[in-house]
Amino acid sequence: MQLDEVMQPDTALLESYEKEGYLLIEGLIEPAWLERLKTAAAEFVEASRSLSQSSKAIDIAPGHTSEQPKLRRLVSPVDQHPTFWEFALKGPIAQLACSLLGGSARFHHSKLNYKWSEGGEEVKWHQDIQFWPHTDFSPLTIGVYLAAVDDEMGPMGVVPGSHHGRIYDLYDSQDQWAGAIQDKDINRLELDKAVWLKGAAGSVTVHNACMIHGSMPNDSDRGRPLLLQTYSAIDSYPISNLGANSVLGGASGTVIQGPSAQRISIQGRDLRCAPDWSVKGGKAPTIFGSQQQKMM
Ligand SMILES: O=C(O)CCC(=O)C(=O)O
Repeated sequence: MQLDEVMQPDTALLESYEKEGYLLIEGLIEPAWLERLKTAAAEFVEASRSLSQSSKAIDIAPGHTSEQPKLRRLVSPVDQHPTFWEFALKGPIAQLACSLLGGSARFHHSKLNYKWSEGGEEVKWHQDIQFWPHTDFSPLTIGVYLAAVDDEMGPMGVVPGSHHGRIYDLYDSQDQWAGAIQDKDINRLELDKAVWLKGAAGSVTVHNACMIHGSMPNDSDRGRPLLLQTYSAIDSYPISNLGANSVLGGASGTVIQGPSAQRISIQGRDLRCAPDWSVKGGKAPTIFGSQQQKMM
């Protein structure tokens, strides 16, 4: 599929995303963008050589050394490098997010999962929405494979249609946050229907925040870097003090295309909210100030 077709998606693509909860668009990202992203990703591999433990930005894997780096994740790439910022907020996938979310979108966060060669760790089956709840279920994550991915490399797996199903408790039997669907629930999942998303470098994955997904370890001799960006509909908001929502980077909340309009829908009732005073200097006017301003 070509970029133009995705940017102005036909009903079939939107219907497929709505019904199945995921998309795989092979080879979507053009080579020039891919090279820029790979160069930026490599800078953090170099930077990791001086680390003996994970830093705020770079999560290193057990066995990491300066001679043989092993990275798990770059946290919030948009805040670490201008190329990632431009890609997520102005690049082709920002446009794709808008196309899938009704013409505009709100950026939430990004991450780069390196899934290193020879043992890059599995990601257990989970849904994303519990990690960063929103006021609706529109959030979706767009992944870009920075290298070609095959079955041996731990491609991301999704269970088609599961986004319409149950939202699972991701706490363990001791009531500790585990971030994964627990063994007692695993047999409820239709894992025999899982689809493994793989393809050439530059292939793009999309999955809804309620989609059951995960990936196997990477036992191959090739790394599987997957750059992930999350967006929601423009009238969907992260709920503070739940999960990662209160510890997001500076770009979180950025509106891609179009005015925010301060609209939200809660329990089927639409409301237009006051401006976000935090972006207006952090001082909310009193009701007197707002109501009397024309007279001052
Ligand atoms: O890297 C993967 O295979 C899956 C990523 C994922 O689901 C996550 O980081 O939440």
